Amino acid sequence: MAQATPEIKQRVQELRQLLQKASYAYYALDNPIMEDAVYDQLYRELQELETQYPELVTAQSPTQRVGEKPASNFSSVRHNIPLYSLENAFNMEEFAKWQERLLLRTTLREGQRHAPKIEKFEYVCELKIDGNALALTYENGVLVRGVTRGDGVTGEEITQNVRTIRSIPLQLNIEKAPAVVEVRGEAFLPLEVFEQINQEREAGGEQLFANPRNAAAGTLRQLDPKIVARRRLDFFPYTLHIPGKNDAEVARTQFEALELLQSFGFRVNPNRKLCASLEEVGEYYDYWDIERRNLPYMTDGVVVKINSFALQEELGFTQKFPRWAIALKYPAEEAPTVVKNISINVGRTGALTPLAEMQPVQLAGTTVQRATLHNSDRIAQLDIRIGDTVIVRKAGEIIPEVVRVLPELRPESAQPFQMPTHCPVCGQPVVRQKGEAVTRCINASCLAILKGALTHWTSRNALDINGLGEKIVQQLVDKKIVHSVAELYDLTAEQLASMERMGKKIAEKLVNAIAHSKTQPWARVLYGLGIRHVGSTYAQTLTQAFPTVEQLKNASPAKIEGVHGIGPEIAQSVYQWFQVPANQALIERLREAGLQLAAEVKPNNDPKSQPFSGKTFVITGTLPTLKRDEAKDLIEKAGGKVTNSVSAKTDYLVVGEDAGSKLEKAQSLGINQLDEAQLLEILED
Ligand code: 1X8
Repeated sequence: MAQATPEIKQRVQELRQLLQKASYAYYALDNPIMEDAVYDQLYRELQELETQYPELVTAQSPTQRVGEKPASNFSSVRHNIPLYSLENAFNMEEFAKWQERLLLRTTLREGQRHAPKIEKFEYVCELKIDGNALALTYENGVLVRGVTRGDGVTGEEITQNVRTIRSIPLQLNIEKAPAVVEVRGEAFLPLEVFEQINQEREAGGEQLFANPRNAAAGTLRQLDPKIVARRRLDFFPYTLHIPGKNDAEVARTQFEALELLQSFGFRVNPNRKLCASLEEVGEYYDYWDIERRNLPYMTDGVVVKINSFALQEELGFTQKFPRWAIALKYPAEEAPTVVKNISINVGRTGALTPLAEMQPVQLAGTTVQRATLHNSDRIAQLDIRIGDTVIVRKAGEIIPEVVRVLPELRPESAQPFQMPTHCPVCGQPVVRQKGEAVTRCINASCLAILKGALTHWTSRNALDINGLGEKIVQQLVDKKIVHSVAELYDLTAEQLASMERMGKKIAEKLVNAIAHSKTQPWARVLYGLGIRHVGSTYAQTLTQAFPTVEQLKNASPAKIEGVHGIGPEIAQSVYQWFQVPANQALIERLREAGLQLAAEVKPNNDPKSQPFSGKTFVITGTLPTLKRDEAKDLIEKAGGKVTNSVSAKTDYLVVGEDAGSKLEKAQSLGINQLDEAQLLEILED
């Protein structure tokens, strides 16, 4: 193996520093200093060098966030300092009482007769993040341990997973880092990611996560760090502790500590505020009660802390809580109602989902009358019966769920609920596989599965056939007109016009809409097939890697799993789907119908025919007419690569006005120069 030269070692160092700086600017300062594409390019360069010279790899390298090996289990770790929970207040009156108690306590402090009497406190208000608390340990500035809260005294060591969280620095941004630094904060799933995960789970016929907190907890306890990395957890820190130092030696106040955390490379929640009085706390609380609906993550209240560390120390802790902080919570969006019935929905994967049909109730501004009961385990756990009074909860965008039953209000006649043994749609026996919570109908010709498959096929992210909704699908299936998605393409306007509430005009429009769906790209067709685990994002990824259906059909599970971002579960599922003869026949019928089973070939994508293929460019200075992004775009479209810094590998420097050190360096390396006019000339040729 080749030995790394000093130049290579230096480049590796340089790349790491650049990437770390870019990450810091992006996550901690929310002020990116380079475009994503540039970051990716530098990242790949580093990755390539590290592959070539494995001896240069260090654990702190930005490429080393995702470990290779899944853990077999997690070990328990005792926290040096317990993770306390917080006392709760649910309104400003309760908060005022808490403040009153604290004021009394500080006024009566013993042996401190000369201490000045405190009349009011200075507070820091922070948002309470509805996630999972983590304790992080840095030794000599390097992240060595991440532990869950657990019961507050002992938690689980999940360092491998914590390392995948991009907003957690692997190395602190401190010149001379203390021997040990402990940081605590909240790991959470952004709402967008949560929804995406649930969509994927729905596509896979898996049980949905009830809320982002559960999804984050489940993700943190995933044994395979690759899965964790895909889930894009995020983190906000809120406590800084440096053992051996008084908190007051590190920073005088909580507000300063948050700023210090920011300077260390963390992204601290920007919505913090110093409040000089109870009234100001009240304003913050009211403001965020409304505004929190626009945040990309879930909050369930405000954490109010006494700002001064000296005062915090004086107040100390009770058995359970710090005395100097309180969670000022927003009322949960919960309400009681009565379960009138429990019905079963059979989805397109055959999964039987029990639903509670309830007396309509107002929750978070909407009327709720159905809530998912997920599966039979959940029903058994809740011990929910028809006639029960239950508490339902709707949090933000999330599907309503039954939180608990009020057994004291149970009518005597209420019977425990039993999952049916036969599919309520086709009457065939259902199965529940060992280790699975889901009960399924496995009859491939079950009409519920066919209806589900058709509705999925026509849905917006799939073939997007406008006007072909559930009601019409129902009729088409019940009247035995359509037996598979391919048969939609044989429908005539006359057939459709015979449906209930369907005129001739609408029928013709619908036939056109169905025909138009033949132009939808291959990725949408793949998603529309409804293969388990293949949501629309994965369908995109797969069709990029396998531009034709033949390539995907003939790919081994290993080949599919080799695609960046695709895990073994998806790979198996895709592979197995294409092994089924009925599915192969379906593909042939779709081909005959004229659907797109290959990605459109872009003109001139043969790299060798492009003028700049294999050439590396650097742009410097201000170009007379082109913006830098535009120039970059043009070069890339012509097959070239644009990097940020001049090196011996650079083929051309594109020079504009006020070019600086890059021009000097290029001159010293004898690199070709182009001005904008020359660049455009070559491109026109
Ligand atoms: C829990 C939380 C705290 C903060 C935010 N979110 C939480 N879930 C914060 O201080 N900004 S503090 C805390 C605790 O001490 N248990």
